[in-house]
Amino acid sequence: MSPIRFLMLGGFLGAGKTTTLARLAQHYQQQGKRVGIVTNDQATDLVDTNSLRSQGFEVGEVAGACFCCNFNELTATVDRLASDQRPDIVLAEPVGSCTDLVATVARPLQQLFGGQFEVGPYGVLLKPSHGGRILRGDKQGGFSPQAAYIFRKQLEEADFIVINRIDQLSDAEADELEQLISREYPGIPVLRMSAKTGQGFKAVVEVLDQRGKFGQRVMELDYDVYAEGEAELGWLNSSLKVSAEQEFELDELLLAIVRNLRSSLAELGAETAHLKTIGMADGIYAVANLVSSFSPAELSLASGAKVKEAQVVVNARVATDPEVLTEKVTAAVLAACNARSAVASFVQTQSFRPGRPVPTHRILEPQA
Ligand SMILES: Nc1nc2c(ncn2[C@@H]2O[C@H](COP(=O)(O)OP(=O)(O)OP(=O)(O)O)[C@@H](O)[C@H]2O)c(=O)[nH]1
Ligand SMILES: [Mg+2]
Repeated sequence: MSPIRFLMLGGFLGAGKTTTLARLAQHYQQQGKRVGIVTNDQATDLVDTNSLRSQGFEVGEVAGACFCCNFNELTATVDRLASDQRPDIVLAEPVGSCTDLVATVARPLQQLFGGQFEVGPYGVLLKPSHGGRILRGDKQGGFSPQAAYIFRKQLEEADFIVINRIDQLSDAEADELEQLISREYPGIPVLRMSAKTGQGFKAVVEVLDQRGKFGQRVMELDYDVYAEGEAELGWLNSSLKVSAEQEFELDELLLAIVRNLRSSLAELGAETAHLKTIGMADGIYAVANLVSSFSPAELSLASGAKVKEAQVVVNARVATDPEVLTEKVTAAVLAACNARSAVASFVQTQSFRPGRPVPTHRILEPQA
């Protein structure tokens, strides 16, 4: 049996990983390949899993801890995906606040599971909004120096870096980002892409399809700083039901939740790493996002539908206290529902600061 090709795409929270994975899955399926996707989060109720499944993809999830700290669950999830039909390719999305993924995921798969997996190049997506600010040294891009440290380390271990969202950048802005990256990480190839429009996507696929030895970069990492950076973020996953007597526009409800939160978090001065919410009703799906305090709320998946009932999942990663985040998310949801004479019943809310990462494996030496 030939090994499963394992392609992992990293990058900071909201960088565009899920959007890119959906495009990659579609691309490989069109080539006749069987594709499985593995999502990952520190808690359950993932917007990404729901959104990728809504697009028809085969998705397994590792929920409750990151790939690195729950490595055995990653391989078990791939086994479950393979129990029906063995995938040719597994696309994996690690948590956007994780780093050291080459030592803790790519190398263990290469060196301990070499017969089962063929690990492709590790690409890291650069999020221009926070990325530009951090690389330029502007007040850490809204986050603490420890969170900025994670952002930098994510880039440092990449086999290649992709500047995403070029549809929103001028050539001069993209040139500047590329110079900043090349100055700090000389020798790492830099590509440009829009996961949204597909511009530059072909070149990314060409790099991902290269065969050879990857994950060769050896990186030092201070786990104390890493843990502090992760713990700066309030993490919240919430699931709820919304129902109303009269039909309401699902897209507008989600946008209202995100906009309400955007303004209450701005009042607190709490920087958003990524806020995402999905609404689901009988084969109908919509997703709204906010990727920074200085970006507008956006509808990344429009349903165009009016509904009386919807299941809603909110995932928020914001530099604030988790209790404050819970309070603000609850208020934002209730205000958006009240404005539509709809009732929200919360099913489950998990909110916390991520704990210290303790990887299952950590292999510092690349494969000979
Ligand atoms: N304009 C534009 N928007 C993009 C692009 N790529 C992603 N987005 C949007 O950015 C937001 C975040 O994208 P995701 O793909 O969910 O980002 P992610 O890296 O998976 O985020 P996490 O899983 O939270 O770490 C969504 O609203 C996307 O629609 C792009 O190339 N251009
Ligand atoms: Mg994602």
